[in-house]
Amino acid sequence: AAPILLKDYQPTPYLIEKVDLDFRLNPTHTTVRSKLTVRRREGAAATAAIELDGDDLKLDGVCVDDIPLAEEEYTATPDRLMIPAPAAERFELTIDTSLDPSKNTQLMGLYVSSGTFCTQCEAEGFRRITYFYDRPDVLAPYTTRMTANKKAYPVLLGNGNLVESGDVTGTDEHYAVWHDPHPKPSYLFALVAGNLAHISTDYTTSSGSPVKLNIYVEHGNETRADWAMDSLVRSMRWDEQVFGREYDLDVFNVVAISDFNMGAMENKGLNIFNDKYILADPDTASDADYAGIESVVAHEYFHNWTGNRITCRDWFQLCLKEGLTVFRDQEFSADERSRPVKRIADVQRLKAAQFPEDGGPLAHPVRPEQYKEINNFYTATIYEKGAELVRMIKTLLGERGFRKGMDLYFERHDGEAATIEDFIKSFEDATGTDLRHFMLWYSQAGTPTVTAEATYDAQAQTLTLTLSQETRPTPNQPQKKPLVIPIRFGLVAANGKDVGYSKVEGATVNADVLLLNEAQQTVVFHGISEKPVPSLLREFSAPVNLRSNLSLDDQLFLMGRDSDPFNRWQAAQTVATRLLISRSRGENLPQEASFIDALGEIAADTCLDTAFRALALQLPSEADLAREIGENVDPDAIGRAHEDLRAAIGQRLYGYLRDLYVELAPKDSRFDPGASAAGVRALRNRLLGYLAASGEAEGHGLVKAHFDSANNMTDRLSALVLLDHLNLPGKTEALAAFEARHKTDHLAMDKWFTVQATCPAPGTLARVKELTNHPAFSWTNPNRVRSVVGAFCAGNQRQFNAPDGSGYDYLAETTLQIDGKNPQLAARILNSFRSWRSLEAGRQEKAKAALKSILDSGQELSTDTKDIAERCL
Ligand code: HT7
Ligand code: ZN
Repeated sequence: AAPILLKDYQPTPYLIEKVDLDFRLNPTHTTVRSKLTVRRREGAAATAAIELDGDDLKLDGVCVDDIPLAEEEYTATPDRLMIPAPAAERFELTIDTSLDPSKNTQLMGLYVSSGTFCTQCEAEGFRRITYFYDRPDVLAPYTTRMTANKKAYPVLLGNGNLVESGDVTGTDEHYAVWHDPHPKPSYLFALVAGNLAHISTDYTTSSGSPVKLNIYVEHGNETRADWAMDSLVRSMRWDEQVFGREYDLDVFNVVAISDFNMGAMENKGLNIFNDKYILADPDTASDADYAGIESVVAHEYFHNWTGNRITCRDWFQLCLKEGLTVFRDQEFSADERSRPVKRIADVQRLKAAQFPEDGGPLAHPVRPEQYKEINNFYTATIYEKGAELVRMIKTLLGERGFRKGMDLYFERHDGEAATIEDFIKSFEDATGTDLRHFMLWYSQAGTPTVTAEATYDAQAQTLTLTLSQETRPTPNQPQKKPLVIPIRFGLVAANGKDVGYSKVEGATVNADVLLLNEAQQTVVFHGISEKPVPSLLREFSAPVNLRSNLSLDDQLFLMGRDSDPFNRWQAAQTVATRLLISRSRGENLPQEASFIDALGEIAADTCLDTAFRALALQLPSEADLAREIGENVDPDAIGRAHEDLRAAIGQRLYGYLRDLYVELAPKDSRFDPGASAAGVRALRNRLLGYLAASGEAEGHGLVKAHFDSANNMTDRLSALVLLDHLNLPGKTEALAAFEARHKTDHLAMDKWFTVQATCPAPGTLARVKELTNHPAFSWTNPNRVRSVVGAFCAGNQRQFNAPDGSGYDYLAETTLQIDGKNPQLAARILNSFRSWRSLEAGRQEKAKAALKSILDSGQELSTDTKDIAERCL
């Protein structure tokens, strides 16, 4: 199929002024009557056809102004409804369709999850319900009427406010009518009908409007929604305080669903969530889950303004809502928790997910210019790099300028479908800044590498920074231009303080932000009386790879002394990366002992946030190292180096870390999900990891004891990973105990699956295959598939990349198996092939053959899977 192009954008010839939907819900036979008030757009030809999107639809009838159309007056296929030349300028179009939600395994459109009717319409799911202009620039108010069996589906929810409900006399059915006055695109439509329990809270907006907040879950799970509700209330308050944005309906409903392709969906007034991002209690959810729930609940809520009130003109503008909303949720979590710790976690995620995407065959700009399958563009580039671009705008304009720009954006575009140009123009007009050069970040793919060389001249008292930038070619973009790169920096003196300078030449510097906007720049700082160590890219002020001529000793200095916590962490990562890469080449660097001692100092430094200490003690992952090496990668050599360095740290610091581990033991058995208690657990579990890696029998015993005495999932899971991955005594019993304890809880069992699927030992692939026959596993539930197959392919560097190609073959077979039922899920797991070209030759050959086998299988492939397989090759 030909790709869809950004440059081909055209508005529709007709507008939809009003949408009235009537659903008669039945799991195998649901009927939908859609009444659309249609008006020809000013300037459109009177002869213009109305062409509506469909996907796998069964049409039961079409009327114009209540008069059925004769067959020759329209054409209809499952994918399209066309009325060649509607006679009137304004008319009412009634479309009847019927569906079988029970057979909807794609989880797009209307489907049934554990007996509950629910919808997923982004990006193009509404067309699986009825024919419509299923594109984000067609906005209308919606009224939704639902009728269903009252006993089976006592809860009926729609977008907006409830306007009417009651029993259908003489039947066992009841109905509800919901009205959403805010014009919205079809992708934000939703309904839910089911037998659900709920928790409620009353919220009052800052201007005094009352809002009822409800979270719907399966019966028995009510108390597990408390943290999500707490997070929702805090998000609503934060958006009022930080962005001046209030909620705008009488009710805000959230529903947790167990079969869901992504994390959650921001449907207007009716957010639908993967239950993984709602349900939490100490026994089944880890601290990472609590943090994830907080950020996803916030993210979906924040979409109410950035996505819903102002939506996207077309799907090329997806980052307009997603990048901005990720930025907003990151800021929220940073304010609620520790800002540096949150920044480190966000950068870890960016580097783990987006950098490899940007450096491989799936690279695309933050605003792509073409796509074949929009579902494949819900990527780390659109979300995470998109958020980094918003962050850079804030860095360039400062806090006040950024807020002024955001205010103007909300004021100008409320109720509209906007573009990136509209967004950028709001900042330009609000602050008088020219951001034309910055726009390149939206159109140019690839991660720039910034190289920095510092030389100090004691006599002249100058520090010269020679900076250059380069971005490698990416698909369809062989030539790259220099970008505007804000580099936050400090020049660190021996006492750890930043030195001042009298003047700077060669670059614009605003406060502590230097602008690199050419391919090469030489920047001279004058009046520097002692040789400083430059700390560059503080807070990770731009999404780039930084290479500098700082020695390992300089990096060790920054690791211990930099006033920017992010760069302290980054320096530790840089040193560890160099040590690990050297080890993977059979070489031990002399700085290893100093590095380990520096880790010990951070571990015990009570002036630092405990969560920060836990992060600083974490070595770069095997995947991080593979990315840093970049070519001819041997995952086994990396894995061995990683194991060896962990053992060396455990051995050198054993007694010290053990004492600290004991000292940090909780004083009582109460569980506190808050950030500071979670930080202590994170640090203690990190220490336990090194004690386990040391090879000391006592350390091994501590791991089993940690598992046995755990009163929360974080501790139990951390110990289980160590027992399983290091094959420690007690592993089998612990796996069995975990399974027995959690066998009826799907979300906890997902963790049990993932632990085993990510075990680096040989034999894991066979175990993965066995796990897919476990009673708790299901091929139709995306969370289950991700926890076994996804975890193995994306989270097990050594076994997925086994030199015999067995991991690649397994992914190819599995993709084909899933593709027929759920193409989105199949395409997503197939993404694990995205870095195959950076592997050593033998593995490359095997990966390429596996990818080819998908295209040559003879099976009819979805556009989703075909698109990823073709682009990977
Ligand atoms: N905006 C939502 C995206 C989403 C989605 C996209 C494709 C298929 C299924 C999906 N479920 C949710 C989620 C978000 O970013 O907030
Ligand atoms: Zn989003």
